[in-house]
Amino acid sequence: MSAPPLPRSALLQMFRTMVNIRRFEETIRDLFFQGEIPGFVHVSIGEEAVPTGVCAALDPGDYITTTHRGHGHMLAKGGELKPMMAEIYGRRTGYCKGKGGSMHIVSYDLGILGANGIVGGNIPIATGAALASSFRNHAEVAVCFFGDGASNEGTFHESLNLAGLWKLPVIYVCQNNAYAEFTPTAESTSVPDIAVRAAGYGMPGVIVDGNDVLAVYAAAREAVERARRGAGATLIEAKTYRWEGHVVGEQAFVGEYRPREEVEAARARCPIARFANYLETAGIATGADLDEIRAAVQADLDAAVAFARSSPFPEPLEAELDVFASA
Ligand SMILES: Cc1ncc(C[n+]2csc(CCOP(=O)(O)OP(=O)(O)O)c2C)c(N)n1
Repeated sequence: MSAPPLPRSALLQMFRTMVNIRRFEETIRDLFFQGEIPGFVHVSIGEEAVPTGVCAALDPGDYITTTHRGHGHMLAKGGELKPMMAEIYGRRTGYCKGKGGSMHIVSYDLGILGANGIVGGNIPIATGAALASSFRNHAEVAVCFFGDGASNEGTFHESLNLAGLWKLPVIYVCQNNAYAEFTPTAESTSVPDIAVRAAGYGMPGVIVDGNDVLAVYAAAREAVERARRGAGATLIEAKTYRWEGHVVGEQAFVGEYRPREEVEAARARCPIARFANYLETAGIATGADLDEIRAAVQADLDAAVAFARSSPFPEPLEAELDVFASA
């Protein structure tokens, strides 16, 4: 792992964020199978280093947009466990009053301009936020998280063209987890590395090990500095892997579409175990310190599940509220 230009407290916070994301998603996966969670749930277990490393390089006022697989990005940008969990349970105490569910969580206060179930739909939104920021001297940076599949959508190409042309303060983070639904990237994408597409739009394209949280942080940090000084956008491709299926519960309708050895090899590259090992061998934390963090996360998570379970559902008439904003 690369040397961190960060104090111990920030490194431990990164570890906590990664554990938070992992345990949050393992919990909702298990609760889904117990029939407690309505709708669809897409988890990003195994990909925790990407949101953690990127969001550690952002300021609270910066923006993010994310996808159907967005819990990790929300949590890394400061999302609280209770309203996150309540939203996924469809309860009124959730971030969107129970009307967004897992795939459509928004928190403007946290600069989270939305998760989005339309593949590629979040890319122009981040680009628009960056355009607005460019009128304010690039004060805020917008980050867009998306998958390798989304990089084949027209929205990706149109957005990168304008961001390149207008030097917008935006960072496109392609979280390449090797599959789009059930299709391997190599069978759907014209280039082996998404990052090379940046050249067509006049911006740097950076490939980073998406399982190395400090490498992700370093790449994001550089891109943020570039964006804030008005030098324009960056495309970061973080190579990682999703350990679980495309959607929780897919075993009921798809067969095995990934070689078992491939999944096992990815699990052996666990980004959290790797970071824990780094923290311990570098003398930054002891095993007991890390266990304490894991226990604190678990206690918060248990409280969040209890909160969600005991929160009310929205009333049917509330479906019509918050649809239009007043001018
Ligand atoms: C415009 C659009 N086309 C197709 C779909 C169906 N769909 C949902 S997720 C997905 C795959 C997305 O893959 P990728 O962008 O690589 O993200 P990942 O799921 O790997 O995180 C598809 C095709 C959709 N939601 N929206």
